[in-house]
Amino acid sequence: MITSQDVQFYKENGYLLVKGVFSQPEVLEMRESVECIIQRAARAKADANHAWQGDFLPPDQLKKLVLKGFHDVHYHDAAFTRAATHPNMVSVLNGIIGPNVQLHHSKMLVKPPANGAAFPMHQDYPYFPHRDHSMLAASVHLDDADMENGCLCVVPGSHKQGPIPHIGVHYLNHKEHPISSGTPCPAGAGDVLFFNYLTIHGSDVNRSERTRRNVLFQYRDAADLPTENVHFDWGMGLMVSGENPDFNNVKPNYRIVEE
Ligand SMILES: O=C(O)CCC(=O)C(=O)O
Repeated sequence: MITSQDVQFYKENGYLLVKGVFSQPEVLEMRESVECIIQRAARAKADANHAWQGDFLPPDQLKKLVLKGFHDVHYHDAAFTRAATHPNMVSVLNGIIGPNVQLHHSKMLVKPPANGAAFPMHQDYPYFPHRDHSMLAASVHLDDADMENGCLCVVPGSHKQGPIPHIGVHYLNHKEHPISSGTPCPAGAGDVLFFNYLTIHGSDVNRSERTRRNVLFQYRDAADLPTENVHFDWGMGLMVSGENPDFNNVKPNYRIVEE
C-alpha cells in the first residue's frame, strides 16, 4: 500500500496521508455505524458535547461549538473492529511501525456543520506517554475534508522536537502555536492520515454546511511500553499484526468500579 519513499516521508515529517485505504462501501458502513452510536448514546443519556475548552477563541464563540466524540468505538460496533484490522490499514502500519502492531484505543470525532468544534494545536504524547514514541494516530476520513469543514492540520517535522510543555495536559499555547501554523491536510472519504503522537496537530472550526466525520485509531509497536499509568482503555493491546514479544505483559491495568 505504501512505498519506501512514503516511509521516509513519514520519518522526516511525522505524518503521511494515504489515499483510498477504505472503499466507498466501507466508508458508507462506518458512517451508518457512527450515526447508530450517536443515537444509542442519546438514548442511554450518555450524549455530551466533547468540544475542547480553552482560550484560543473568545468565550461566546467557544460555547457555541459542538463535537460528538466517543471513545472505544470498536466496542460499540464491529464495523470499527474490521476497520482497525483492515489489511490496507495493517499494510501501512507494518511499513511505518514494523511487524508487531497493537491497537491502543479508538474514537470517533464528528464535527457538525456550521459550529463543529476546533482542536487547538497539541501533541497526543501527554495523554499516553510511551518509551519509544512508536505511537501514531490513523485518522480515517468518512467525509471529504478541507479547511472549510475543519480538516486536520499538522506541523511537518515537529515530532523531532520530542515532547514539549502543554497547558495542563491538553494543548499548546495558541499564541505560539495557532492552528494557522499547521499545514492543512485535505483528504477524501476513505483516505487515512497517519501521524506520530509527537507531531503537533489540530484542526479548525467546521464553518461549512457539511459534516466532518473522522474515526481515529491509535496504534503502537507491541514492544513499546507506557511510561505512566494513564489512559488505559478496554480493548487496549489488541494485536492487529504480528506477535506480542512480551509474553508476561498483555493485560492493561483496568480499574474495577465497585458498585
Ligand atoms: O480530528 C481532528 O480534527 C483532531 C483530532 C485530534 O487532534 C485528537 O484527537 O487528538
